[in-house]
Amino acid sequence: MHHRILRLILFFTSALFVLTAYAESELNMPVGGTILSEEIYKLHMAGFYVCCGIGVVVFGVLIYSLIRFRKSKGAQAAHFHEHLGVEIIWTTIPFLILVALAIPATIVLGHIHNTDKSALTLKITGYQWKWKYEYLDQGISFFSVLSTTQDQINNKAKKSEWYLLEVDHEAVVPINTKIKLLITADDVIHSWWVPALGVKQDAIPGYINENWIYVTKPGTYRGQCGELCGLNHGFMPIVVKAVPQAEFDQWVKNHHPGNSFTPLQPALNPLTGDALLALGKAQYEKNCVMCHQANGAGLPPSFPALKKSRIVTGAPDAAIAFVLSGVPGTAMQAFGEQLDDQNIAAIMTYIRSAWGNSDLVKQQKYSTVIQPKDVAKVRQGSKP
Ligand code: HEC
Ligand SMILES: [Cu+2]
Repeated sequence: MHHRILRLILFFTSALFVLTAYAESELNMPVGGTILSEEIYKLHMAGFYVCCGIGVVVFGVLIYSLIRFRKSKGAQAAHFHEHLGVEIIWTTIPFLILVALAIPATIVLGHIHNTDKSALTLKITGYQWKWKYEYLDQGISFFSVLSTTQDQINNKAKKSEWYLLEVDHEAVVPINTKIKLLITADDVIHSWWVPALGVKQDAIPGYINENWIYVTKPGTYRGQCGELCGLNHGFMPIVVKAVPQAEFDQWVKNHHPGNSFTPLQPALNPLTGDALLALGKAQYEKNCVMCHQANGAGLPPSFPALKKSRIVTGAPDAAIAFVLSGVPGTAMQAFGEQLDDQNIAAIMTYIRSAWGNSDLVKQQKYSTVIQPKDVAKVRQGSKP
């Protein structure tokens, strides 16, 4: 009989080895690259091993009993009720296990909420469907928008390596520095989720949630919005690049304070109509297409059509002013904060020309072409 028990024990120990191998594999939770992500990983593994241990004991006894006391061997069931000793044991043991798991979990939770002594503050705002990063101490601020092209999304071009996980401007952070994250949203609830940084924090309009990262391994960390936030929820990825302090300092130096990647200083050089159209199409696909669609038909009733729109095809200044300031309280954002004069001029030229709109514009004796200086003029005029 004893060799059977031995075999059983052997079986379960080897099962445990398989599980350990699993822990190292890609199927498991990533260790990540921050102090917190490592703590969370260790907590997860501790819970995992406790579960394995319980599994081995429970299934060991179960399978052993099934074999040892099988009917063909003439086993007779015992008849007894309410054994106080057994009840106390099977209440106490799970209770102790739960307490043993709750203590480290509470400690880690405390660490997650402790944003004290951070050397840098990064404010992150979720928008439909992009992220805004503001380095409060450095005065740097920019939007980070999906950079995968529409052609790739529509299967007209080969998909890139980081398809749907790439952005135009990644958030750059220094390694070995405690960075406080202030996470909020502008419209609906989003969630800033980067598994390898150990952060999944809801971004809620009107609230600021705090979290922090201390990246130990340099590299590029990718994530996504973790809260269903509407049509293009899957198209607002997160890319964080962790670099040594010196490289970060250089990056800061290269960016003017303010809206760093979309300078608000007007780019006044006139462009040819063709150049404006080409740039406008690209910028439209990056900034407007998810709501107003490639064919300009929009998705009524949520997103109005720009094709034959009276605003788009009407007086240039009013059309520009509309796009600069958006419609507060709707998904139509104030693009004046996000795009410079040249890009707005290009987009305006494109939407006034495309989808047959140029006919409507010309009927009213307006020009389809909008130059950066026209945008600059409206921007100046709209300043209080
Ligand atoms: C997140 C969705 C979204 C994006 C992105 C977006 N819009 Fe809109 N847009 C809207 C909504 C919603 C409205 C309707 C607002 C209202 O009046 O209630 C609107 C209205 C408009 C109108 C007025 C149309 C009409 O005839 O009523 C114009 C013009 C316009 N958008 C241009 C743009 C341009 C240009 C871009 C890109 C730079 C853009 N929008 C990006 C959601 C969006
Ligand atoms: Cu979102």
